[in-house]
Amino acid sequence: MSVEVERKFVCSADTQKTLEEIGAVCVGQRQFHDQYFDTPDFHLTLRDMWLRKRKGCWELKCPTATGGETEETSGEQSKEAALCTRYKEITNPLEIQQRVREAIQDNCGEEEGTCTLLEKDEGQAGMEAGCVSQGQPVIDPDGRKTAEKGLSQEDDSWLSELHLVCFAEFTTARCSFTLQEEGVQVDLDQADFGYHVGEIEVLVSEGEDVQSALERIERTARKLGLTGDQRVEGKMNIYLKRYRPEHYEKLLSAHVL
Ligand code: V4E
Repeated sequence: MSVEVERKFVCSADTQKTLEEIGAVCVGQRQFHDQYFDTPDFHLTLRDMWLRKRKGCWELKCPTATGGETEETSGEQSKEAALCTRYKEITNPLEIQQRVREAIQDNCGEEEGTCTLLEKDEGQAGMEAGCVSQGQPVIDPDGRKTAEKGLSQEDDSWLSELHLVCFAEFTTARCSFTLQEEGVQVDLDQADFGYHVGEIEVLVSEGEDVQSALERIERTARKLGLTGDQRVEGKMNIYLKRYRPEHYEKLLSAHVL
């Protein structure tokens, strides 16, 4: 599993030129459509969990466990750490389903009497959702063994079982650069609802040195002449503010955004 360390920044008309001047190399342009899912009462996003489908693949971003990193254990966060986000990126469909299921069921415990998801036997629910524990064969209700079930990107029946609905979808045109000397990627994103944002990002393996990633991001930001000392809003912040104000307010109140 990898951890994405990322700093967003405000793009200007000159950003692309500056990237080339500092030696960043354009590694491609692409377009993708994202669909984000949550329960109608925001069980996942209130836990800062972001479930999406991009190019037919499921992806889940979850908060990293805290406490293991230098700036946190020393009691003060560096400026760069405050400007960056860190999320675990999970792409294994079985693990995604398991984590989503756990998060939703965990929530059920807190709101006693309001939840219907736990009324089902967990194993039975898992079978209906096409969910398999790692290495465990699944038996369909009609008795067929379907070891692959749950691995399929196409079988989305688990969404309705967990009451997951799409709350945001948009298309992004992305131009990606790498700055090899720092080992960072810089993405310039243009969302189809009219928002432009840049991201400096480093992927590290779980347990790897996040501090080094933060330093490389900070050096890149300096090379790009970025001066802001506030976190820059991502595409989702702007999308929710504009099109899902109730959801946005809930996440603001819960200090997720
Ligand atoms: C983690 C998160 C969201 C999921 C989307 O993440 P993001 O990196 O913004 O999107 P994108 O398209 O650049 O994904 P990539 O291609 O890099 O994988 S939506 C909101 N969050 C939380 C969040 C936050 N609280 N603050 C900031 C500045 N960004 C994200």
